[in-house]
Amino acid sequence: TPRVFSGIKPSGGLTLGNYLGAIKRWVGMQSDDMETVFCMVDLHAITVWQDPAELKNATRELAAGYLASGIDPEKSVLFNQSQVPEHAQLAWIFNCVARVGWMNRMTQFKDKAGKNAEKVSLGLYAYPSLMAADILLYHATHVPVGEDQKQHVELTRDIAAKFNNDYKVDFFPITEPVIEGPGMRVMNLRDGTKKMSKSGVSDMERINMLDDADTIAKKFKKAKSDAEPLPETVEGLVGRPEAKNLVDIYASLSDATPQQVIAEYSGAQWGKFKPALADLAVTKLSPISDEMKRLMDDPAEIDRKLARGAQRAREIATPILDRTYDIVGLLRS
Ligand code: AQP
Repeated sequence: TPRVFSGIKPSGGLTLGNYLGAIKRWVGMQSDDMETVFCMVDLHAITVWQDPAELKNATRELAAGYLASGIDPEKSVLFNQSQVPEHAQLAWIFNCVARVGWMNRMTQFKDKAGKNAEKVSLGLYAYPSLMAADILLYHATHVPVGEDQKQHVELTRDIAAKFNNDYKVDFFPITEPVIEGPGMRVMNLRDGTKKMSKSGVSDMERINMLDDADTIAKKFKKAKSDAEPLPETVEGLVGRPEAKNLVDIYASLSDATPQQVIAEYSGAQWGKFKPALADLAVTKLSPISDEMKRLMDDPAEIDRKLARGAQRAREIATPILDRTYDIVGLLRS
């Protein structure tokens, strides 16, 4: 059976970008003919300093977000990465397989490090190698990710291929990234050329899953748009990043295509479209945020679910790590 793996960093509150680009699609992948493994990648979060108490809280909030959105712990393996030590163990081996030159080409590192590349953590630089371990530890065949993660999944494929070739084995699968639909790249509400991030400087740039209805309405009202009304066709969105983003968000939230949204709103002014978008977002997100808050009232229950998930994850991961050690020649007596 195909196996799906994906994860999100608990590096702040969950955003609409994480929801549309990741969780909403994962929910649709849970089925009898697919094994699904979903992780809160806390070891990735600490590549940038996190306040320890907030990190624990963000991990539980993220777990609540997965559960409230419809990730079912009976159907999927749901856990936080650091409770399965095999992730870090396999990552070390991949650090010895991946080449420095490959890491140097990672655009996300360049974006995140900016001019400060000498001052960021070594972990941030090696991040894609840990991500390859996350995926390959489960022999995952499919990884649903947003557009921004495509290069890292390609690197995962390169690591798998080099490992197989270096040790003359056919052990790690060559994983496929799954990137489709209008929610694949949700952009910053104040600058349509940057992606919406948990850790962006201004809260007005993003919709947080726990934002209340008034905040959501205010953020869409103040979202950057442009002076033109909505175009007659999707081609009219070319060169209008903010307009395109708002149409894509509407499409993704309503399970429609951008074409369908444009057909309904062609020629509309922003003063009409933005409140409609805000209403739609509140309708779709408020049941999720209500359920998240309910779940977060009982952190012990979340922790129990994660402990159980980690146990199930290790049942898959341990034999794969053992076999990897054996292939590499690491003695276990
Ligand atoms: N804006 C986005 N649009 C579509 N998908 C997105 N994802 C993140 N932002 C968007 C998808 O969410 C998954 C997990 O991402 P992550 O949290 O592990 O890392 P990230 O992409 O670095 O997230 P952030 O929000 O930008 O976090 P910070 O600010 O802490 O770095 C991935 O599948 C990603 O594609």
